[in-house]
Parts: sequence; structure tokens; C-alpha cells
Amino acid sequence: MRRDDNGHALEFQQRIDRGDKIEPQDWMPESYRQALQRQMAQHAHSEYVGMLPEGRWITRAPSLHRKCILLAKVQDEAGHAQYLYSALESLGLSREQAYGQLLSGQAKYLNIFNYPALSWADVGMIGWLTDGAAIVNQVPLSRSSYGPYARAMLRICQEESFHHRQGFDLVRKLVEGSPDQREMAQEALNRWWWPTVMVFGPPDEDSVHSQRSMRWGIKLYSNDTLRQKFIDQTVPQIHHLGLSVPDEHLRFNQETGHYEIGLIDWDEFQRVIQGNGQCNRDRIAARRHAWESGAWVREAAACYAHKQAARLTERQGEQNV
Ligand code: FAQ
Repeated sequence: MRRDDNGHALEFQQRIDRGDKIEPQDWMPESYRQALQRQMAQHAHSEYVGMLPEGRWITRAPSLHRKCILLAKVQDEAGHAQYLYSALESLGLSREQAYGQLLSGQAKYLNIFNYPALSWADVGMIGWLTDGAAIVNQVPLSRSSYGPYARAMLRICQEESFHHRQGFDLVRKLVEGSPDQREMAQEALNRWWWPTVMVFGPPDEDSVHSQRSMRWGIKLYSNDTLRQKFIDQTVPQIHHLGLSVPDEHLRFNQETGHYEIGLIDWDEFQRVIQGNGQCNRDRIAARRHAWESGAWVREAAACYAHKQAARLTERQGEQNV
């Protein structure tokens, strides 16, 4: 770092500590830019890949009403990816580069989207648990230090909150239904509970990026803090529905006022995020197919933009004569 940069870096940290927002045109340390790019790209890819597990249920939704809700939800996730890819462009990472990182496996996306949605109850679990976890994680991110990221989060969280409610409502309908439907809900909960608890990332002592990201206000709370918050708010909801948490070690600690859970299988988490989960290959293949079959749209849009720019230059030339 040059001497000038040291001065800049100090001033930059002071701005963050004061709660100022950093905007795209502002000076920022290269390592801040890269840390943001990594987290925001992972976030954008999660929204984009996250459409796939539920998406396959759109044609099989049990009623028109449920189909409309699911269609709207999946479209919302596509919109979230759009906001985040745009916010990433403001950091100098183009869409082509971002997709390239996703398709080559260089960039990660959330572990949870590498599990299959096997029954209709899974659609409810994804909305209730995964979107529930996303809200716990993302509401604080709406106070993140990078302006475009924080502003994108405001809108995203409002929509995620609708997703969370529709997931809860779907599961509630099932548990109020026939014994088979209730069993379907419990079976789905058994499969989704642990992967959702893992969504918050590795335990604090193994989290590589947390300390620096928190110092820079890129994330506001540690992985374990948010995981605990999610558990404390979700376990009572599970009990309210008459379902049980698939964890024989779960207990409520009267002294701390928090739930304690059994051991998380971090080997499974590592396997999944390294690309060896049940659906990793299918997810990336689906996204590669979408990228390749959309090539003609990108070419047409670029050609149109080029023609528009040429027309504008021509008109300006005529006015100057
Ligand atoms: N999955 O040092 P840390 C949604 C990686 S989408 C996969 O603790 P950090 C929409 C991490 O990247 C919601 N990988 O990392 C939807 C790093 O690897 P790297 C998306 C994970 O960044 C809902 C390594 O492990 N939200 O809801 C995971 O400080 C329903 C070490 O980890 C966000 O992305 C994981 N779960 O903390 C759609 C929130 N956790 O990069 C459809 C923004 C960690 O060095 C249906 N992101 N890793 O190779 C964050 O808050 C943070 O990035 C964390 C991870 C908390 C995810």
C-alpha cells in the first residue's frame, strides 16, 4: 500500500465506523471491493440458482391459486438476482464475468439449493425455512456499508417476507389436512431442517471472512449469532404447527433463554459447498443451458443498443451542422 493509500484507508474506515454509506464513485480499498464482490456475487447466484428447486413445481402446483403464488415467488427471486447483478456492475464486475465465475465453479452459492424438492411440502419448507433464514440474514444487510447493496436489500427483504408467509401458510394447510398430508410436512421438515441451519455458514471460529467483513460493515453479525436468532424464532413456530424438530438433542436453556441444538454435520456442508451435493451438477448444468440458449437474446440486445447509439451520434452530427 502506498503512503497516500494508508491515509485513504484510515479515512475510509472512519467513514464506515460513522455509518456513512460507500457509493460506487467513492474511493475504496481494493480488498474491500473484492470482499464485497465475493459476497454479493454469492448472494446473486443464490437468488438465481435458488429458482430451480421450487421452479420445477410450478407445473404441478395443486391449485391455480397456489400456482399463481409460486409463479410470483419464483419471478421475485429472478428480480432479486437482477438487482444484485446490477449492484455488482457498480463494483466493476460485469454480468458476463459474474456468470463465468458461477459456471466455472469459482463462485459459490448457498448450500441449500443443492438439495432436491421432492414433494409439494418441500415448496412450503423452502418458503418458510429458507426464506425465513434469508430474512434473518438479510435484514441486517440493509444497513450494510455499501449503498447499492443496502438499498437492494430493502426491497428484497420486503418480498422475502411475503415468501416466508406463503411458505408457512402452505405448511399450515398441510398439517391441518389429512394424516398423509401432515406426514408429508414432517418428512419434508426432517430433510430441510439441517441444511437450513447450515445456511448461516461455518461456525464463527472457522469463518474465514467474518472478522474483516464485519469491520467493514459488509456483514453486521457473525454466522453463529444469526443462526441462533433463526433457531430461537423458528422452533416455536414448528411446535405451534404440531411438528417436531428432527433433533433429539434440542433443548431450551432457561438460563440463557436460547434453544440449544445437536451437532451440525459440517462434513456434509463442506461436501455440498465444494460441489459434491445431491444436485450441484444439475444446478450448474441448468444454468449453463440457460446462458447458452440465451446467447441470441444478448446478441440482439447488443446489436439494438449499437444501432441506437449510431443513430444518436448521427442526429447530434446533423444538429451541429
Ligand atoms: N453456502 O468465511 P465464511 C435467497 C462459504 S438467497 C455456500 O463464513 P462469509 C433466495 C463462503 O462463501 C439468500 N457457501 O463466509 C431464495 C466461504 O467460501 P469462499 C442468499 C457458504 O461470506 C430463497 C466459506 O464458506 N443470501 O434467500 C455458505 O463471511 C428461497 C467460508 O465462510 C446470501 O448470500 C453457504 N451457506 O459468510 C431463493 C446472504 N456459508 O467464498 C429461492 C449474503 C459460507 O471463501 C428460495 N451472504 N459459505 O470460497 C452472507 O451473509 C455471507 O456470505 C454468509 C457466509 C453468511 C453466507
